[in-house]
Order: sequence, then structure tokens, then C-alpha cells
Amino acid sequence: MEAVAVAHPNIALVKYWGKADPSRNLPAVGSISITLDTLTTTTRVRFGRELDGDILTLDGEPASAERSDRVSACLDLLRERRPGLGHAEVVSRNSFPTAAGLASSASAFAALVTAVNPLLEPPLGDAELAEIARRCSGSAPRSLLGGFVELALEGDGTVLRRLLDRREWPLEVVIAVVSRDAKPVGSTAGMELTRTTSPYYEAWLATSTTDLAAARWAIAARDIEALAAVAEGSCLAMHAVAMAARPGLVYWGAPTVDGLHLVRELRRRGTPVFFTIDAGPQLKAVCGPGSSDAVAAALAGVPGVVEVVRCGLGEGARVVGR
Ligand code: 2P0
Repeated sequence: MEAVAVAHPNIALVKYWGKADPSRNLPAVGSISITLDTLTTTTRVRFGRELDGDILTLDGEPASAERSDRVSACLDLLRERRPGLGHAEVVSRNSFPTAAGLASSASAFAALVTAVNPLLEPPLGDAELAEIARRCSGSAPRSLLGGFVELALEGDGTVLRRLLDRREWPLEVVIAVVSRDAKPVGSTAGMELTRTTSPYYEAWLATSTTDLAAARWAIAARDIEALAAVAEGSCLAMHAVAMAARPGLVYWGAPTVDGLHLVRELRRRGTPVFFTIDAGPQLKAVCGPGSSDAVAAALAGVPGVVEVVRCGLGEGARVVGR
């Protein structure tokens, strides 16, 4: 009763921020992302009758009560589908800092549900597994697939779709790591604060349908200029609505802002590149195929950037051992 899965983080080009139904973790907006390679979460799950509770080890240490409870809640959703599973020992390792705006919850929960699924009798189908991943973490279902992925709102729930295989448009990503510390306000709390206090929340929701359509079109056309416009717009709108919450959420550091200006300057001079920023200070530069060398060198020179991580587009979550 043991399986190992790997998953990669994803970064959203059209952002998810806000929940329509917190009790079901239903996003208020659809989102479009790219799955990365290089950064990896590897998770081993073992169900054992002798266990009297779930045990989570993260990067070699016993996990905090908060993280352990979140993993148990996710396992409970799977146990509801297949009663009799019992408790689990979960051992997870990230090749990158946890909770610092590198989408660790996305790869964490994608790896977790992917490792558990082959142990279910019978395994869940793709749509049901994606639904469970989404309830565990809204960005996690996007890491189940590789390449360009959309999590669309449909009916009373969400539908996961691959828009393009990673080989069909091999964009490159440079992550300028500004801080390895965990962010002060996590995404879940930040989204709720934004929904309940930001005067711009309705305006933010209204940007989503147009942005999703524009991004779908730009991806189908492999048009990086068009994708740059929509992705930077969605990122800045997400941060604007969060900054207007009370108290305002400012995830950026000074190097984040310097990096943003640098990326725009590089683009003005002809490099196909645009930025995006998630709920943390890291700046992610998305580059056209073969264009990341100059971008990585330039971002490494920004004062306060502690590391530059380079990625291509990655595969979806998968089982790697039984
Ligand atoms: C995104 N983020 O679309 C956006 C942009 C962060 C900034 O999805 O509450 O940590 O678990 O559903 O999965 C963060 O989402 O939030 C996120 P929950 P999660 O990538």
C-alpha cells in the first residue's frame, strides 16, 4: 500500500485570486498556467493499519500542525471516496523553498493525490482527481497536467484542460528568488481578506473572462507579445486588488519592483519576455524559446536577488514508484 509520485509547481499567467465558495474551495475565477520542470515535489504515501493517525514529514522534518492538518483534510476527501483506507504516512520533499511564492502547495497536493490514486480500489478518474486536488489547493489541479493548462469555471464546479503540450511552445522561465522566507500572509488567508475588504474585488472578477479569452488566443497563436500584455495585466490587477484590501497585502520587495522594470526594459529592446508575480516576492520572467540566457544574466545582477532558478516547461504529476 505504498506509492511515490512527483509533481512540479505551475505559475499562473491568468491569475486565480478569490473564492466563490470557500467551503468547497471553489475559485471565483478561472485561471491559465504553465507547469514548470526543474523544481520538483516528490511524495511517498504509505497506508498502514498500524498507524493511529496521519504522519507528515516535509523535507526531512516533522511538518507543522497546520500543514499536517491540511494534508489530513485532503486525505479525508480521498478516504470519503474509498472508506477503509486507514491512516497514512506521507513523506514529501521539495527541491525549492516551501511557501515562498514558488507554488509549493500546488505541487504538494498534486503529488499527494497522484501518489494516493493508484492505491484506491478502483482509482479515481481524471476529473474526480482534479476536483479533489482543487479542494485541497486551488492551484493544485493545474499541476496534474503539463504544458499550458486552464482551470475553467463550468457549471457548479471547475474543469481542467490542457491548452498546449509543453513541446508545442517551449517557453523558458527565469525565477528571480528575492527571499527564501515563508510569506507573512498565505494565499488562502490573503484571498479571503481581499474578497471581504478590497473595494476593487468586483472589478477584479470582471477582468477575468476577457483575460482568459485573450490568453487562450495568444497561446493558440504562440504570440508572446499578446501573452505578455494579458499576463502582466492579470498579475498587476491581482496585486492591485490585494493591495487595496484592509490591511493591504503587499507581497513585493524592492528587488521585485526593480526586476519588473528590468524585464520591461529588456522587452522594449527586443527580448521576448514578460513578468509575473505570485503571492510572494519572487519575480518570474517568462521568456520566448531560447531567450532566457540574457534574462537570467540580467536578473542575477539586480541587487537583492539571492538566486536565479531556470526552468523549462514540465510534465504533469505522475507516479514514479510502487
Ligand atoms: C495563482 N495563486 O493563480 C494564484 C496567484 C497565488 C497568486 O493560486 O487557497 O495556494 O489553497 O486554493 O492553491 C495560490 O493558490 O490557494 C494561487 P488555495 P493556493 O497561481
